[in-house]
Amino acid sequence: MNHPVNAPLRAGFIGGGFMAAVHTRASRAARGRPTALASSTPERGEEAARSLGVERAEPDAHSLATAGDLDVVHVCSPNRLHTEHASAALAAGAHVICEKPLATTAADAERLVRAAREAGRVAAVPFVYRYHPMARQARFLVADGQLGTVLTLDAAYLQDWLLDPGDTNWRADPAAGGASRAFADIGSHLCDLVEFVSGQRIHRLAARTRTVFGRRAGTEVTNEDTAALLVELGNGALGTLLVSQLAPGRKNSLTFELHGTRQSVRFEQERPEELWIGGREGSRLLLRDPTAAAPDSARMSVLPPGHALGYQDAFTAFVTDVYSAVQGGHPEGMPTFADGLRAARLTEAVLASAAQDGTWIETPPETEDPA
Ligand code: SOE
Repeated sequence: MNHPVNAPLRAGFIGGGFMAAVHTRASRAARGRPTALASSTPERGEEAARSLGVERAEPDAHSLATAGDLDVVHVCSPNRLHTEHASAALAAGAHVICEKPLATTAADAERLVRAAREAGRVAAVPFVYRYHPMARQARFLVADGQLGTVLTLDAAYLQDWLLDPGDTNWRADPAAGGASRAFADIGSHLCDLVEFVSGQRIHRLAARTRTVFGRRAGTEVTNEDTAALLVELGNGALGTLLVSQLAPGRKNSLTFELHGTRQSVRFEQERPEELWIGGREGSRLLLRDPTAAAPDSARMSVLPPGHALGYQDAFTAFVTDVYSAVQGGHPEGMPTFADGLRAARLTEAVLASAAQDGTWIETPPETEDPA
C-alpha cells in the first residue's frame, strides 16, 4: 500500500463489539480514517459500520483483510480467530493491531511474530495500560532507582461482569475464547504491566485456577473464572497476582504495588491520575502533572493537570504510537507481537502449573522474535 505522506492512515476493523468501538474512537482521535469494518455476519457488519461511523462495511473478515486499500487492520474478533485474521491482513500487506490474547497458543503467537517480521509490517498488541501517564511515571521511578531494589509486588486484576452463572460471553466458550479465559483476557494485561513497570521478567510462577461455574446459560464452561499466582521476578523479588472476573463491585480494577528498599509505588487503573508513593517516614499521593513528569509520561499527558485522562485516552495514546510507527517513528514502549507472544507463553505456564497442582514453572524471559 503506497501511503501519501501526511494523509490519514486508512484503518479497517474486524469485529463489531465493545472493543471495535474503542478502537474506532481511538483511530479517529489518532488521525486515522476509519474506512471499513467487517463483523461476524454481513448484517452485523453493516450495522456496526453505521453506528461507529465507519465509511463502509465489508461482508466478512477475509474480504476486509484483503481489501487492498487499508494501511492498518485492527483485529477485534474473538480470540480463536486472531491468528487467521492477523495473518491474512499481514499477507495482504497491511500493518496490524491485534487484540490480546494475540493467539490462544504460544505456537500460533510465534507464527504471527514471524509473519509480521517477514512482512516487514508494524504489528502491535493493545496492552494499553502502559499508556496511562502515571504508569509510565511509575516505570520511570523504578528505572531511576527511586524505589531502590524491588523486593516484593502485590498486583490484581478484578472484574465482576461474569459473577452470575447466567452471565455469558464468547470468552467463556473455549472454542471462541481459548483454553484460558480470566488469565488470558485480563491476567495478560497485569503481567505485561508488571514486567513493563518493574523492568523485570517473571522468571518462575506457581498458579492455581478455578472454574467456579462449570455451566453458563446452559453451556459447559471449562476455562477459568479466577486465578491466583505466586511469581518470582528476575532479580529474586517475590510477588502475588490475583485475577478474577467474579469479584463483586470490582469493574476493571487493575492495581499493582511494588515495594523497593527505599520506597513503594502503587497504581490503580480506576484512579489513573494518581500514584501512591509509600515511604517509611511518610507517604504521599502524586497527582498527574506533565510539567513535573518524566518525559515519557509527559508525552502522553495530553491534557493539563486536573483534566482527568482515562481508559479511552490511554487507548488513543497507544493507537497514536502505532500509527506513528507505521509512518516511520520509533515510539518508546510500544507493545508489539513479541509482547503478545510473551503473554501467550505466560498463559501456557499458568495452565501448566495449575494442571500440576500449582507446581513452580520456569517462564523463560526472552521476548525476541522466535527464529
Ligand atoms: C473484558 O474482560 C475486557 O474488555 C478485556 O477484554 C479488556 O482487555 C480490558 O481492558 C477490559 O475488560
